[in-house]
Amino acid sequence: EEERAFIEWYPRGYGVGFKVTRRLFETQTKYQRLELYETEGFGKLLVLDGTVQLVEVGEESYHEVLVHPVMLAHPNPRRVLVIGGGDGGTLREVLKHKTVEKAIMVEIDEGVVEASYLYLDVAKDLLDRLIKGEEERAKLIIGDGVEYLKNTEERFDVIIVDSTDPVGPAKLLFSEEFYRTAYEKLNEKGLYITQAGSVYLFTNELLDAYKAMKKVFDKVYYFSFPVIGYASPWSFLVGVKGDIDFTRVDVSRAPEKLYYYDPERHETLFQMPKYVRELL
Ligand code: AG3
Repeated sequence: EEERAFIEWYPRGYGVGFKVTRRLFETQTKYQRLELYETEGFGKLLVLDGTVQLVEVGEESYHEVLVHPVMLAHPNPRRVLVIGGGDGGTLREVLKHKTVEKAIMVEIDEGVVEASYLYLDVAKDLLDRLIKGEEERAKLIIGDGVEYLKNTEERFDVIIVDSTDPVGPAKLLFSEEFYRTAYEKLNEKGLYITQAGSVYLFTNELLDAYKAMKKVFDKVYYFSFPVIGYASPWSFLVGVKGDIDFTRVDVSRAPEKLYYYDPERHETLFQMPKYVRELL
């Protein structure tokens, strides 16, 4: 019997793959090639332009870590912006915080939202309500996050960038100019977080983003986490505006069931292989 697999190829022939039992859907959206597979043991797999976005089993290893550390480090996050994140996993985690009054998600590719709503068990009900405009605390905008942020009158406590890699449509989200816009649109005290790629395989991209953020934010932190489906460890960069200590979190506000991020052990996030830390 022939064994089929989906493999994402990173630089220098490093592969991350899953055995797949069938292809569920494939389309060329306005922005990218979207594929959906059923995997042998990790539920459905969402792929954009050949890169793994998530597997249903284990997606929390990314979404919890992208969302809760900043939400618990900010003293009172009421207004939150998510850029990208069309599958809904990030917004789902944001809305677990009772402090949130209004969250806006700006996703450039309607095709990702639609396919996620139709096929994925990640945030089906939330996406359904968002599409119908029925979610009380959150709003979905289909549009370019860079343009949105430039033009909006809104101000945010937390900005979360849940994008694809810093190539193609997402490239501008990793530029100094964009970081300046984000800084401007944060309230007096605010936190910005972005996924920043594979520590080992996108080290240069991580360094570039870190350097650009350092020019803009009052303080920049980096951390890493093993994410299921990505070439781990995966990196995250946090930009601070004003007086917030990202090494400390309010564990009393932590959502009930967390599987990966451990607020009581927040300090364990900050590990970074020595040679990478020395480059940062
Ligand atoms: N955003 C994708 C992170 C980048 C993955 N990169 C890669 N596999 N080369 C996540 C979408 C989930 N909300």
